[in-house]
Amino acid sequence: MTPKQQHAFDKSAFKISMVQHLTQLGHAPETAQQRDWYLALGRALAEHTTGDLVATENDQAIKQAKSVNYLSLEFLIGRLTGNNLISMGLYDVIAEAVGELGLGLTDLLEQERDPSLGNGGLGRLAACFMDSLAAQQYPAVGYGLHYEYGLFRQSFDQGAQQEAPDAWREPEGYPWEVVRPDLTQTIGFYGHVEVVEEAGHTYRQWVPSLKIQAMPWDLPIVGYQSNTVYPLRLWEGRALTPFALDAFNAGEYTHAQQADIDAGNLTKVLYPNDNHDAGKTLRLMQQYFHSAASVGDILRRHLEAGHALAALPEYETIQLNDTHPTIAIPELMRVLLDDYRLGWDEAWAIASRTFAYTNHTLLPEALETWSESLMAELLPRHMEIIFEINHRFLQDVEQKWPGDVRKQQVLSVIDDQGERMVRMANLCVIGSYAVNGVAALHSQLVKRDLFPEFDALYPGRIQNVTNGITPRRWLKFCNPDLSNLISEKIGEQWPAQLEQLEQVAQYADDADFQKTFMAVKKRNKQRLADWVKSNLDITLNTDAIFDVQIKRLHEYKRQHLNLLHVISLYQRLLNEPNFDMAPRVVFFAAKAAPGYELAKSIIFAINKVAETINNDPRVGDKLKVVFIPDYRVSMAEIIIPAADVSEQISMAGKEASGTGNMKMALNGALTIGTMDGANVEIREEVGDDNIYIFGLDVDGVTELRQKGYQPETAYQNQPLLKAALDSLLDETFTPGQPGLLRPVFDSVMTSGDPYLCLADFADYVRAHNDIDRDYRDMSQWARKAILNTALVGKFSSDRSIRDYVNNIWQLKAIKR
Ligand code: GPV
Repeated sequence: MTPKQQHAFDKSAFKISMVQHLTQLGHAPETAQQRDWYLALGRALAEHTTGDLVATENDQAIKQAKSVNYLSLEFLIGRLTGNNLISMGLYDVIAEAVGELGLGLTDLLEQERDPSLGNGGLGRLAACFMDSLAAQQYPAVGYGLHYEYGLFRQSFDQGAQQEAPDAWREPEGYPWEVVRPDLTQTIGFYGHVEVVEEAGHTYRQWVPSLKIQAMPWDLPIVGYQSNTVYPLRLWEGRALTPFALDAFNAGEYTHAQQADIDAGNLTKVLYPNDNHDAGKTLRLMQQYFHSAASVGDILRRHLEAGHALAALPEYETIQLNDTHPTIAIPELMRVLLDDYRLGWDEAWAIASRTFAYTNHTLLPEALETWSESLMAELLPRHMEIIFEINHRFLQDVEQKWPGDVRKQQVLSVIDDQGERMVRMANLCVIGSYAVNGVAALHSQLVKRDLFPEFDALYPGRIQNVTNGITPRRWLKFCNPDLSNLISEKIGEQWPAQLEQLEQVAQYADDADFQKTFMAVKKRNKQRLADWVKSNLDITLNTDAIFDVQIKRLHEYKRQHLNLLHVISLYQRLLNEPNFDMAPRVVFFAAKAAPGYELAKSIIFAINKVAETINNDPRVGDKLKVVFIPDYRVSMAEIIIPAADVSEQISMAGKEASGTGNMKMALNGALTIGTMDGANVEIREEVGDDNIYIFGLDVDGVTELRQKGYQPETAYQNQPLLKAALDSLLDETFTPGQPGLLRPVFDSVMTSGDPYLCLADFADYVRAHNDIDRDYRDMSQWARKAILNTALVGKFSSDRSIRDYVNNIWQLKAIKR
């Protein structure tokens, strides 16, 4: 809402509306539970946003302007109610209204289940970007999938990860979503391609043998302090009625029967892999379903607005969030060629000026490839089109590098060494007008190591857009005390203009400000400690350093390096009479992909180590280890404001950007990190004195590998490290059951330590010692923490979006 509309907000009418919604839900105010009231609140609020959603959709100025379509298989939006209240500017007045009904707003907000429609950073980035698009009123639609089950819920059984389904809408439905059956489309699969003749021309036409309906649900993305509401449009797979089976010819009847099963399953569950390509048929079906429904909807909007087909790139741009929606490129070509009957060159001129692609990883196991035979069976016409795109592309390669077979091999969309595979990233680069990495270092490595030949062939196509985070959710909403403190000093514009935080730097040496800042931090630590006490029954000392590593569990992120440090602190506390350290609580939170065995072993090891340390009376409250189960957006909102130290310790060259690093720095935590991803740029902003950098950089990693790396050497030469590792093999952490933690030992010893944990251990310990020393000087620490908050304004996702707008999308803001 605009400030003027907020002013006119009718509180008593809203209370009546809440009670009406409560009644419709079948409850009376006298007997309703908190959850019933939360649903009534959500529905009453959604009335307002739905009105603005429809009005934004019908806004003539927006229809005549260029839009971005953000295509992503994941949107990790987190709870919407609190965030939307902030955006609508109604947080305080609704808190009053709810209070007058005898309820507490924060209690009601706790009733909402997180829509966990994403795995980690990639999905969360998409959510931050939608928030920033709406806040700055750059016309946008988000397109995703309406998974029935989001990312699994995690619990621990004697330290081992257990997974349970996340039925996030059950049983009453999600109050913020609006179903749009009128926008339903039919999506085909399998079948064959026919040649049709008309007026002396031949055309190709795909005849699918399986059809599934795509029905969209819209979630409102509410612009901060504006009445702009963009849709996050999520497609749900639904079986066609059995009558449609008549249309299938007898030969394809088995596929048709398959239909019922597949249609019902298609959008049932989010694939729980992060940075890993599992290559399952159902996943490719999800990808095509998402792409085809989205492309269809984009074309519908474009044509309904009265624009010519050929003008598509002037009105619509399609951003591909990693390669997951790549199949949208051949899908648009298919529609233009076969349905609208454009010539190849005409169609390609449109498609190749419409798509742009963001790369989020260099990890080889995450670079998607699909078997050519699977693709040809599931999407026969698309496979033909991919061959044609590749054929024409290889002619360009031949022009540029005549006779260079090696270049042809690495650049081809088809990898023909072994089973023939379609390389989705190559298709993306060829079919897009812009490609970007997500942090300066990452984009450099994309050019230097991943796509050097493409960079030579298409100079300037590969760019950088450094990631960002929305300051609304990740400061204003999750850290109200710090937000108020900042607003007292520099005014209230900063959530929309994060660069203004720089003005906070002038208070970094002010003793009073330092005290207040640290008092806020302490209250946030208390809030987290209370959560830990009531949920995990562990008592924490809020004077301790809160040392936090929260992210997906992955070897490259090196939670096991952190674990080795924790073990060595424990051993020194027990074995070195003169060893002193500031009290510490080391927090972990992470989900492991259910099929990722080593990741699960690392979680198990952390839990076992935590159990031992936390129950060892010799340790007292000098050291505690807390693994918070079921990490999710709403949990991050409690942990991040409480962090003193932010662990960003991936092996250099592996973390494309990271965004948790930005969130914690913004909330006044100091980073301990490698020269990787956006850590490099955080250091540039906050300065060397206010960050703890350690370990090998990208060149150091390369050199060590060239010399020949032997983890054994570090093990033999560093007694602290050796003792920590050996404790994984005996009974220290698994009484009566030696060897249970061997997989973690083996991963860094017998398997060659692929992510160089042992090589970086000594310097990591050194950096932690520096932290221990600095934390004891509270005034110096406060100064550093304040400067982190003050100097990370660059990492607002508003800035990221402006970079996309200016350097790639070329959009104009439409103020409503
Ligand atoms: I590819 N990322 C992710 O969360 N899941 C994926 O499947 C892939 C990438 C992440 C990167 O790992 C982070 O470094 C990055 O900050 C994030 O994407 C957003 O760009």
